[in-house]
Amino acid sequence: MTARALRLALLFALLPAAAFASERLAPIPAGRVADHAEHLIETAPPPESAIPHGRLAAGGGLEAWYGAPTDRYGHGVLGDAIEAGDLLVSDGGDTLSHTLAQDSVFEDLEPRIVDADGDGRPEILTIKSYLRAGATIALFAPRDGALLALAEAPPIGTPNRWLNPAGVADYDGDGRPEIALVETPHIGGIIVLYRWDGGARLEPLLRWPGYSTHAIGSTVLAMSHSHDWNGDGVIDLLLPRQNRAVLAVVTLAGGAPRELAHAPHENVIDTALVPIERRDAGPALLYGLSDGSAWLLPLPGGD
Ligand SMILES: [Ca+2]
Ligand SMILES: [Ca+2]
Ligand SMILES: [Ca+2]
Repeated sequence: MTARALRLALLFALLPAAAFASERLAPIPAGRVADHAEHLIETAPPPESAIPHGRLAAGGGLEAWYGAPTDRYGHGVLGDAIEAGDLLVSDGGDTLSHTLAQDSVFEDLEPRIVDADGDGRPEILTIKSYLRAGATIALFAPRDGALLALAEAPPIGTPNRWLNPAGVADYDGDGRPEIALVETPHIGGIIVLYRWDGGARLEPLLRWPGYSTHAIGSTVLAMSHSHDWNGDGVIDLLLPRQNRAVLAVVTLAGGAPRELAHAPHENVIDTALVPIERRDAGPALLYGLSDGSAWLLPLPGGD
């Protein structure tokens, strides 16, 4: 082996370890998932027009949900093979709707009410899947009495490939918000950051492999949490690694992803990551594993 080949071999041998050289955490056992069901299961009743398993989102003076159930996309990774044809948004008065063309569906259960450009006005972040090209994210907003399609990223490019948004925050520390998601969480999940500059196209800023925020067939989508873990003023992402048996804290500050900390488990995470405020003990993240156990991870500092 030449010196150069040896150096390369060493580099590749060291890379995975270097990528995960993070502080090992010990979450606190918190009993059984059933004891915490009210925290771990979202219970807001959806409107009658909502799709099966659909949930109501509320925030920014808006309510949003999915309607017009359809089976025209035969993927079925979110509890059943029924997806949505309509996005509905109410500001307490009128209910506005956006109906997709027959070439796509909302492959999603609960729209996210966000401020994607930081201008103080809410947008609605959705998962839109093209029958022939797979999933992407799409932004909508109520403007002048209509529900407008504002922006969209290019779809993954292959049918039956899905993605799961993780949050909207300033993840790289440049003062502007980004949309974070995990692309193809079932087959090799990749964190992707997108920026919306006000145009019709969402542009990817960076990609970082090794994570998963969804189990095939599950209706749990909120398997991630945004929090400034290390107190550097830049929001970090808490989410499972690809095998879902390790909860990781990832910083994307400066556009240079790395893990800050990780919490290994003997079973896979299969609930939402639910932030809770503990009496006299500060904030923590509550989540459950496939064996029914519940765990608390104390969150440093405030949020
Ligand atoms: Ca906005
Ligand atoms: Ca930013
Ligand atoms: Ca941070």
